[in-house]
Amino acid sequence: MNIKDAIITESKRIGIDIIGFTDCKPFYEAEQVLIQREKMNFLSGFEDKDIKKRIDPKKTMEDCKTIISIGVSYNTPSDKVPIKKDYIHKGVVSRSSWGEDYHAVLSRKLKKLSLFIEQSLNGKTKFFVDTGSLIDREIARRAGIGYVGKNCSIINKEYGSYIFLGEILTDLHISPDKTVDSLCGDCELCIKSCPANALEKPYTLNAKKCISYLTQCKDLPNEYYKKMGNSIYGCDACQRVCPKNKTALKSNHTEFYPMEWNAYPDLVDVLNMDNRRFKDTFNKTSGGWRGKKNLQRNSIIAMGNSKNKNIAKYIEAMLYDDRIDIRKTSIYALYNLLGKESIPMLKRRLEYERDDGIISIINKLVY
Ligand code: B12
Ligand code: SF4
Ligand code: SF4
Repeated sequence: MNIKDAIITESKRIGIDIIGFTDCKPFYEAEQVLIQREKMNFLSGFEDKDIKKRIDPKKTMEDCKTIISIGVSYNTPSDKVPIKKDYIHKGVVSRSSWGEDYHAVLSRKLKKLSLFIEQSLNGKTKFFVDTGSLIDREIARRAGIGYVGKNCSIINKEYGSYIFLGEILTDLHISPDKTVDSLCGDCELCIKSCPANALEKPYTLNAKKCISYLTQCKDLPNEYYKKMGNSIYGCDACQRVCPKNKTALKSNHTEFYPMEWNAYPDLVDVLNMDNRRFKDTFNKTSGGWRGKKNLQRNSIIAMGNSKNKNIAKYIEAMLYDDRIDIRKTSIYALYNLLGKESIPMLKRRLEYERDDGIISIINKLVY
């Protein structure tokens, strides 16, 4: 068996759904995309700032000859998604944050494959899952794992777009695979369905408007609150509508199957969560990286967007929270939910408030 076939066979044994190979020439096409996006201020800021490092694999591994790109499906079957019976108010977490953190799951698989390459094939390796400077989607595109959809996601013919990506750089020479053509055709469903109009045109995301970004953003201006609906982490709208996901194979990776608190959490539970419970739950998912406060802030925003006045009391309670950011979010969320009816609650808070910033926000809304 040649090296390539040996790696493919081993990857299947490890439970890697998709695998492709590309060379280590700099990604000049992607460089142009990144330069344009930076000029337009469309980048999220979560990416490595060094574009040259992002597009040149040799800056990550000098003697690299091949990049092995992998995809693992998280297209969890709907009957594996537990939903509570009684909700005070239901929130939504994107699929990419259901179950165990994908960085950990893919890293385990990549580590096994790297060890195989090192021990059985005598190759050097370095692996990444969203953890290096390189651009995972560009590597996947070049390795023929899938094509770039108009929603910017990599879409695989069999598994659709609910796939996580990772890669191994190696000094072994392996024949590269061909890229695959886009199958989007005339469809523009993702662009039409984006609640934030973040897909400014086909294949072009303004990350600063994307709800996925907003749910992860530390300093979130209140004018974005309404766009976020009831999402407390990530957003799946442009993938949910995609016809390619309707017929895609389902994931059998049980690590990505969510717990009851995970996919559609009760937002009042999230507000009441202490550090211990956060550590045992959300902190183990990919949505935990921004911390407990971030999820609680988003839960308050979602409750403010609910149009359900019966839950105003839970937001009102958060006006008395120790954390200034949480008090600030609660003011806007309460006002968003109740309008002028929130004024007596805000005035009551004013009697105890000591922070000048918060006092001035309440004063502006109330008087
Ligand atoms: C920063 C980041 C974000 C930011 C910005 C996303 C963005 N589109 O730029 C935010 C927070 C918004 C985000 C959201 C999401 N993300 Co994200 N994110 C990243 C990260 C860390 C860097 C992405 C980046 O460099 N963006 C800059 C843009 C310009 O690059 P790009 O979208 O990757 O596109 C490149 C190529 O595809 C190519 N290209 C782009 N357009 C076109 C068009 C054509 C015609 C061609 C030929 C090439 C081409 O050029 C680009 C530059 O090389 C990567 C991991 C990594 N290290 O690469 C994960 C990653 C892209 N995210 C991922 C996921 C799952 C998501 C979400 C689905 C999560 C969610 N449910 O909320 C959403 C999807 C939003 C969307 N519609 O794109 C997966 C994507 C898997 C896939 N199947 O595509 C990745 C690869 C993580 C992983 N290792 O699995 N993410
Ligand atoms: S993830 Fe949501 S907000 Fe971002 S582009 Fe897709 S639909 Fe729009
Ligand atoms: S919804 Fe349509 S246009 Fe958008 S990525 Fe899917 S197939 Fe392509």
